[in-house]
Amino acid sequence: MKNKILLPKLFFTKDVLTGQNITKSSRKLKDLKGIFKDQEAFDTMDKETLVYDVSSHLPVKEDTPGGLYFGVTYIHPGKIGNEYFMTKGHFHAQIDRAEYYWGIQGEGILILMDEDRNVWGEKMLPGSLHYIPGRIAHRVANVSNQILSFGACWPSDAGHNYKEIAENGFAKRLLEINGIPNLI
Ligand code: M6P
Ligand code: ZN
Repeated sequence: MKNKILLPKLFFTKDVLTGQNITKSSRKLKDLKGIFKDQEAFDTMDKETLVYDVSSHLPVKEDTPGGLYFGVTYIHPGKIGNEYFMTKGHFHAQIDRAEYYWGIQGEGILILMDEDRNVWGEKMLPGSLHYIPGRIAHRVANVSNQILSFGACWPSDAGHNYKEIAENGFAKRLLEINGIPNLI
């Protein structure tokens, strides 16, 4: 290793992450039961429909203090009734851990909720950068008719607390009303 200049191990070009140790995961409708409001519309859809994929670089073991994780999420366009395809959403298991999200392609809304269940949204566009402080739950909805891709960087000891959102959801939903996204 000494005095050697090594080739890069990873590339992040446009919205594609390639190189060593990339982990891929996907969430289909069958993985998102109970997240959307319109159960009837949900029931009529093919549960194998892909909602989003995540490519991540997780260079250290989960829960390692001081490390960082990097990911790109690709949310497909679509709706269940009038509710946009979106990520499950989570608080961090270590609730005070923060995260950066940034928009790469497509248009979305970053939906944020504090511990008192106040909810607000931020438009996500190519080039938009979003600092998500600790103690804030976060979820992204794709409001465009193309794939929405966004980057993320978070501490390796943040973890995901999905339970809170699975049980109580977000206090507001992002619904399309007269062709426009509304937080209701
Ligand atoms: C981003 C990061 C990941 C997260 C992913 C999907 O890439 O925040 O930690 O897993 O989005 O979001 P969720 O886990 O809420 O489905
Ligand atoms: Zn997070």
